[in-house]
Amino acid sequence: MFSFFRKKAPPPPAAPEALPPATATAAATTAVAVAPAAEVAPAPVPAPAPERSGWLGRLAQGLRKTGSSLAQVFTGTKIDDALYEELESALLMADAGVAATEALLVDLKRRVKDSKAADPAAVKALLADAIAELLAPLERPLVIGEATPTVIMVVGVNGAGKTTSIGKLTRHLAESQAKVLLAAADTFRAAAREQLAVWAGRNQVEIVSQDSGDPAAVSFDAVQAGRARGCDVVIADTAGRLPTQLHLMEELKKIRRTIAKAQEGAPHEVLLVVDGNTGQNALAQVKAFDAALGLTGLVVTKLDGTAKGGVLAAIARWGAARPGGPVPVYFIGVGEKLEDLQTFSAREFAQALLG
Ligand SMILES: Nc1nc2c(ncn2[C@@H]2O[C@H](COP(=O)(O)OP(=O)(O)O)[C@@H](O)[C@H]2O)c(=O)[nH]1
Ligand SMILES: [Mg+2]
Repeated sequence: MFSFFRKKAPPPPAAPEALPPATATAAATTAVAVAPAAEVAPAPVPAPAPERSGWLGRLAQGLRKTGSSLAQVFTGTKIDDALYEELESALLMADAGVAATEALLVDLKRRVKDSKAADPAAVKALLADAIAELLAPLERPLVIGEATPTVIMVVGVNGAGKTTSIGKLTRHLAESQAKVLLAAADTFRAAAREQLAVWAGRNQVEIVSQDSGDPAAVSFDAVQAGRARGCDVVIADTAGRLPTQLHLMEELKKIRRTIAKAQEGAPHEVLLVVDGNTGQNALAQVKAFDAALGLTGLVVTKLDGTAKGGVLAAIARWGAARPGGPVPVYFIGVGEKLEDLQTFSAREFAQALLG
């Protein structure tokens, strides 16, 4: 089951006497966000539905290379230096990076000592705990409804899965009765606009698109339209680019600034979509896009393929030292089907990673 938090503004304080009850109710459900302190607590995440277990299987299947090389480490009978050395290599091979690998080893050794674990199988279980704890700060839901509309800007390199992820997210939002408007701010290719338009059509949501155009202008128009039409969410799809293409990064900054002009406080979310197969390069992308734009969340896609998965540990480790805290992983993608975009769970991911 897919989930995100939806915060609603509370009913307005004591409706004027003249206001008929029906109007008061409508105002309560569509009211614009008020000061956070007065907000109603978000709804709890629904319990995992059966489809979630199938999805977890796909994740474990996608990460099976890492799973089997990590499992191999624990097949011996002794907990010795050789075991830790093998584990170090397996974690590095899994794209966890040097810093996260070292942190995990230190943490694991402490856990082994504290628990007086006596056999490698017990160490494996402790490793799952260590990984889950390292990844836990990345587990946070996307919140919509604190602003109306909640404006989400989606960025990333070419082919990362931006448009596909937007399509899936839109579907889930629309199914939860959120009114969504898409902005086709990938103005480089006509095909990109068409691809987003297909998703808009499938989900029966509106789209703001221009034949030729400046992505900042399209985004501006979309946010204004979203405000005028009372949309809950506006999602801007941007063209893929490498962080080394400085003029294109400047363009993204301009889109961001322009969105802020259309609505104070927007964009509320700047999401980077990263392909899980890009290994340590994924961390480089996170750092570079964050430096340019200030990321608020990540979507890690294609964890169903040949991805090794350890890069999430590297992202978590880097995030722990980031001023402002880690960039959460809102969703992970494990395939091209609609149900293949799921919320991230640190514990589930740690288990999938260990096979
Ligand atoms: N296997 C797999 N393919 C994906 C996933 N997400 C996206 N794709 C595919 O990746 C390709 C590029 O996706 P697209 O959304 O166009 O990328 P964009 O350039 O970032 O907008 C498409 O063929 C998608 O179907 C995923 O989680 N798993
Ligand atoms: Mg695209």
